[in-house]
Amino acid sequence: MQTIPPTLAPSLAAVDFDGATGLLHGASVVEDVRTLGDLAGVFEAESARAALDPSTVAYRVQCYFPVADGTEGGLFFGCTFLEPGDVGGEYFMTKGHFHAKRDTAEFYWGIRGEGLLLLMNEDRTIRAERIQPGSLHYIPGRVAHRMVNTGTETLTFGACWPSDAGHDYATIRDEGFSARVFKGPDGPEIRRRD
Ligand code: PAN
Ligand code: ZN
Repeated sequence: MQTIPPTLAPSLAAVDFDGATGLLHGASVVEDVRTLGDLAGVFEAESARAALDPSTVAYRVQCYFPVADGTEGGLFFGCTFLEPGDVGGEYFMTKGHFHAKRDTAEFYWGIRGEGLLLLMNEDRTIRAERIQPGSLHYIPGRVAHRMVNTGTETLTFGACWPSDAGHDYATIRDEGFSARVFKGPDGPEIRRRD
């Protein structure tokens, strides 16, 4: 009988789910860092952001791109590490985006920490889902997505999206989300910004 010896994935060795760090290990992992200096115009209190140390890390994204950007039918994989903190009471969050190819969907899932996933349709109707370790979030096509860290530890979440999705950051930069999340006396408050 012929047998087939299994091998480890050749280019991405492991994701640390055991230690629950979500860290990607492997030669082909690419890392992007977003500091407060990179997030001009993202928070409502822009003057408060500008007064903070621009080198403060807001989040890091580790990605594994097994195929070239734009490849139809492929998938990308990433883990985001969003730090706790706030700018003028507004929690640290990702820039947020629509996919450039509007109809492409994405999965997010919680690994560590807690937060809110803002999901906004093209008509600016918005909803929020709680993210926590083990929660799974299906983001349909045509829905802008932004993660907000409402907790006190790093919010770590995984993501998987089509390799031809691309990112449209300009729409959110110009029009923003129709709600923002602030620290309130009794916890996070999602305030409308229509
Ligand atoms: C994620 C995001 C990541 C960082 O991988 O790109 O969490 O958020 P921003 O891209 O909004 O800064 C994803 O949604 N990819 O499509
Ligand atoms: Zn996305």
